[in-house]
Order: sequence, then structure tokens, then C-alpha cells
Amino acid sequence: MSDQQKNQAAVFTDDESKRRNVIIVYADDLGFGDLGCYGSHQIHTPNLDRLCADGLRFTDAYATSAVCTPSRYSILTGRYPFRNSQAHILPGDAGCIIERELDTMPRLFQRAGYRTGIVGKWHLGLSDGSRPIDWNQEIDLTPIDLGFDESFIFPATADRVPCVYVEGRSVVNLDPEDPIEVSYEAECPFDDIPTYHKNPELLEMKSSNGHDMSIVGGIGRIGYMRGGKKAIWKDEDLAETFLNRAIRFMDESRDAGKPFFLYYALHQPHVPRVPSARFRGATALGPRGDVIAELDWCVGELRKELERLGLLEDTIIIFSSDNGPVLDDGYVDRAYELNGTHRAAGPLRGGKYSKFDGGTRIPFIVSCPGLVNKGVSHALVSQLDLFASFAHMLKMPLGQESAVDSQDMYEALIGADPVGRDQLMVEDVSCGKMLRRGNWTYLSPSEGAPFMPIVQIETGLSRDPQLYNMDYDIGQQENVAWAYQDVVKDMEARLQEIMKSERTR
Ligand code: NG6
Ligand code: CA
Repeated sequence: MSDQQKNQAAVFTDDESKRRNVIIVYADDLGFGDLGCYGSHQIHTPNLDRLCADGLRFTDAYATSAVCTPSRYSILTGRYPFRNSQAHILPGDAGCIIERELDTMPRLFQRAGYRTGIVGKWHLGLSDGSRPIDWNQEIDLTPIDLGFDESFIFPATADRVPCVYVEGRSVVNLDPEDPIEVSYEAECPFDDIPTYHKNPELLEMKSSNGHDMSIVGGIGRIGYMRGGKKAIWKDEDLAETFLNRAIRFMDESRDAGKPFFLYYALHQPHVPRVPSARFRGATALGPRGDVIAELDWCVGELRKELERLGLLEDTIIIFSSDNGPVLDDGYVDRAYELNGTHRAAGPLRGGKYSKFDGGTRIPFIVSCPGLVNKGVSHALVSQLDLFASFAHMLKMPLGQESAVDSQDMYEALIGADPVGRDQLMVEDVSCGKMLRRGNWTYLSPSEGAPFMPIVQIETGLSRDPQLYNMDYDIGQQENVAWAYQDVVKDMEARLQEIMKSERTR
């Protein structure tokens, strides 16, 4: 650390005791190259660029996994996905994979006297999983049971049923006359609902892969759903509905005179991409670009509200994404055709589903005027680390079994430590394991196809070990494993060490 940085750290940590609000804005499938502040010229993201200009842009921050559920499990629990065998992409009727007793980041904030809220995409399962979910009753295990005082979510993803909001423990706008039934059987058990192959005349967007079961709102979805007409969301309203809820949560927290922790999990730019009317055609890239413009607007509105409430200076905003980008993820929305020269993963190789860096190295912006230094940070950090870092900030001790893989990176997050972690792992059941250590990335040998033709993404899977020097090869083009066999051996041993490590801090 330079003297100047040490001084800044000293200045900024002086008023650490101030109880700042914390907002995590978590995008879905947004790539390293998708924002103006990360180099995009085709998609204008003035609000995120401004957040970035006021704060710290990380170049070497990682999600723990290249898909949704495992990454979300990690950010909220501070544990690697391998600690939970169910941490893989979940269907919409899955039981909750976070154990009721497990410590979570929102619980940490609750213990510190914060009001905690979640708005947006959940995708970690609901109910205890002991029997099928009855969507018409109160659901027994929801974010409310895991540390969130307020919860307004959709259960899984926008492309799978049930296409409804859940507030607290209940589906919003339930109608006892029109009960909701959900099935993930291969064959449709309901003969009176519109389905993809039976009713193509109802489709407003075609699928390119899968998404061919129920038709809800003119779009084919994964899974079958019957009933709940009044409860079904309108895809073009998702952004504004979630935004309004996020704003309401902030307003109520201010009125309650409490600091707040808000986990605002945006549904963009995951498929199906249906922007609201005002963003249709906002970019030349079609729906994928348009929903990123919409996402940027949501962040701008959130910020405006903080300003209106006089809370901007007292709020830490963290913006990131759960995994890397994909163009065609199963719907015909012309994402390839209209992409032009845009590089959603920036200079990185691979994308969503991939253990190359494109899968997990994601935009990561930390902003809080007066606390966080401005500029660019090359510190190595994982989304896992938010948990322990906030424990530090809140001066709250962590129990032996809390956030076992989370490291205190508070100094890195505020820009006072330019180095961050020694190493971090990226893993999930399908992408295998990757270790980043210093400038090396090591991809351990694994079975599986090196290329996923349906999404046109290189997976990084190979029976041979791969080693890349990120110092001069950010695009991971030159595998130098053969030339540095001692490094390969050491990295493999370290991976094994992490995988065998105890579930204690
Ligand atoms: C895949 C879906 C994809 C997306 C992904 C989960 C098909 C063909 N593909 O199975 O569209 O939903 O699961 O994405 O159904 S994630 O970001 O939530 O992990
Ligand atoms: Ca995702």
C-alpha cells in the first residue's frame, strides 16, 4: 500500500462507526463488457457510468459461479457452492436450498439493527422441500425466514413458471376462485392450458431452445402453470414493479429511522427480454441492449430517490452481476444479429456457463462518496467477501460457522487496499473448477464438451489442465500449462485444499 493510500484509508475509516445503508444491485447475466464504464460503446449506461465515476470500478472481481443459483447462494451465505450439493440451476418449484438455520448476510445486518429487504429475482427455492409447494397457501420457507424483514420477489427466473410475485410468504393477487397449479413434469398434466406446441398462434416471441411448455403472456416458459390469472405478472412491467418496491422499501426505512440493507436483484438482461414501452428500441442492439438501458435507468431512479431522501452520502451502493453474458439463451430475440461489434464479455473469453473468465469475472462497482475512493481497483475480490467485509464494517463478530469462505476485504472495497485476496475459486457442478491466484488462472481438467453450440459459448472444459497468465493474456488464448508444470501442480493442490477445507472459519 502506498503512503498516500494509507493516509486515505486512515481518513476514511475514521467515521467507520457511522451506520451506512447498503444496497446491493445484482444484475442477471450482465457481462464484463456490457456497460459504458467497462468499455461498451454501443450500449449507453449513463447512470452506471456516473455511479462508477463517483466510486470504484473493479477489474478483477468474480462471482463464484457461471450460473445463477450457485452465485446467489454464495453472495448471500458467504459459502462456495460446493458446500451445498443442491446449488445448481433450480426449477421454479424447488425447495429452498439455504438451510433455515444458516447465517446469511441479511441476518448479519438484522443483528446490527438494520432493516433488511429483498426485491427482485430469488432463484434459491421456496418452502422446506418436504412436499410440493401449494402456491395458494402461505409458503413456509421464504426470504422472510432467512433474514429479510421485507421480501418482494419472483420465485426463480422470468423464463420459468410460476410467473407470479411472492410478497412475504404469499403469492400477490391470489384468487381462491382461480387456484395456481405448477408442474415440472415432462408431459403437461393440465389439458386446458395453452402450451407451446399446441397453441403456436398465441406466441409473441418464439423460442430458439427449450422454453416450450406453458405459454404465459405470449411467451413459452419452462414448466407448466395453470390458474392464477390475476396473479400473473406482465413482463414489460417487471422493471418498474421491482423498482417501485425498492423505492418503497427505502422510503419506509427512512421513515422508521433505521439504516437499511437492500438486496435489489434485477431480472435484466436475462431472457426473455421484454423491456417496458419506453425502452423498446432504446439501443440498436435489440431487446438485449434495450433491457440493459432499462436496467441502467432503474439504477438512476434508485439513486435519485436516495438523493431526494438525503441519503446518498450515507449509502454504499454495490453493483454487480451473478454471472457472465449470453446472447441467445433460448429465445428468438435477434441478439446475435443485432449485436454488431458489441462485446458483451469485453476482452474476456467465454461467457455464461463458462469457466473461462467471461463466465464469472463481472462488473463490480462500489460507490459511497466520502467513504470509497474514486477510480479503478485491480484488487482480487469475490462476491463471497461482501459478507465478512460488512461484518468488519458493522463491527459484528462472525460465528465459527458463518460465511466460512468469505474473507474480510473491507479495505479493498473502499479502495484502501489495492491487492485484495491471494486467491479465489470459481466452481459449479457443470463448469468445473478454476483457481485465480495472482496473475494466474488455472482451469482444472474436467470432462464435458468444450463448446456449447446452443449458446455459442466456449465452456473451458478440457481433459488437459489449462494455465493462463492474465498479466498479458486477459483473453486466455495461450495455455502455458506445459511450460509451468510446477505452477499447475501447486494450483491443483490449492484447489484440493479449498475443496477439503472445514466448514468453519
Ligand atoms: C437454462 C435455460 C436458460 C436459463 C438458464 C438459467 C433453456 C434451454 N435454457 O437451462 O434460458 O434460464 O437455464 O439461467 O431452458 S440463470 O442465469 O438463472 O442461471
Ligand atoms: Ca444469471
